[in-house]
Amino acid sequence: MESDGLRRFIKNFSFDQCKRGSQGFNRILIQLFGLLGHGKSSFINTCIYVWEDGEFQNWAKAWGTDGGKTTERIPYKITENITLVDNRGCNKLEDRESGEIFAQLGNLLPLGKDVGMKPGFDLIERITKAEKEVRSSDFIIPVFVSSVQKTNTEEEKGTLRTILHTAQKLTGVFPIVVLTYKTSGSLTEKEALFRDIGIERIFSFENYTTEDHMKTRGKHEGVLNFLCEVIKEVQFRVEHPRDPLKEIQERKQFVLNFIHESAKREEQRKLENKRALDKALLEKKLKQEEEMRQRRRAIEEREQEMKIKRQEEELARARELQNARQEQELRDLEEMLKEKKNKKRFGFFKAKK
Ligand SMILES: Nc1nc2c(ncn2[C@@H]2O[C@H](COP(=O)(O)OP(=O)(O)OP(=O)(O)O)[C@@H](O)[C@H]2O)c(=O)[nH]1
Ligand SMILES: [Mg+2]
Repeated sequence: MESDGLRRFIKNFSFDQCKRGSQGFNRILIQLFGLLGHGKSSFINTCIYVWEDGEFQNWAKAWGTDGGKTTERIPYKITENITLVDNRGCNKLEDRESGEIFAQLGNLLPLGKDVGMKPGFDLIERITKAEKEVRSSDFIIPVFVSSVQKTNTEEEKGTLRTILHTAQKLTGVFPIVVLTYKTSGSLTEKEALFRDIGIERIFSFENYTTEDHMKTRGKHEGVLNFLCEVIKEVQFRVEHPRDPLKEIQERKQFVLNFIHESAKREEQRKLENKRALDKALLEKKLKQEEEMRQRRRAIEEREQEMKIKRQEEELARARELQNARQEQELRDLEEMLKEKKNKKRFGFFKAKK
């Protein structure tokens, strides 16, 4: 399809014109999620720039001198029936933050309000409070935004797989992946990573930014194709009977269960950490005691050796003394004998005279 055709297709989409009618839906919510700074807000800027085809603005406040880090769920209306949502990014791909991601993805937290980031009970409270504000008539399309510039550790890859599969269970749609910073790393490696996880639709972009927003046909068509793909996915999904009210309740239950399960996992983790710490402390204490015992034994052995050595020396001295005494006695005896002999000789001469 040519650009004009794509634009018409996007502009004309409405749920009323779907095979089964609206079934209670009236808006596609393209929900962007992903790690901090991977280009979610910039992708929104890119989409608006392409769609409006006017002057570039930093509508979604991508990082820069005039704004930064998205902390609210902010909706950006593209057409009457399509809205992009800039969700709050998460610091790390980890269990603790996942509850928050899924509450946003499940459209259970209000739009246009700071979403906070405290896990556990605070989140449950916020979901409960938001019940009246969230709309069941939104059809959610999850879109995971990831920068080609950033590489992932093996552990992160595992968590990524879990998060994307859970997002599918929650929304009923396998997330579409948008790769940003297309020319700042290995695009093929990043694509392979997501294909390996099971992602079917991957789009890659060099986002339009405040610094570089020279229009290119490739980027323009890329964005239009992305929006068309979202619409086709929705059309495919609503070919079957749907019940938006029931679905939002199910999503809520799913997220509450997830929070509960992840709180349990967190408790378990803490318990295991404590056990490991206690074990390490005990092992250290036992090692120290063993070292003390060995040191004491070495001292005792050394003392024993010294004692034996002292005794041997004393014995040797006593023996030497005794030998000296015996030699002296012998010498005295010899002396005496010599004297006696001399006396006898002189006595004999005297008698002769
Ligand atoms: N070169 C280039 N820069 C990009 C691209 N995407 C985003 N940036 C820049 O990366 C920085 C972060 O982008 P943001 O769009 O603010 O990221 P974010 O995901 O919205 O961040 P949080 O709101 O904190 O989660 C900004 O300075 C953007 O200009 C891209 O595709 N190419
Ligand atoms: Mg942002």
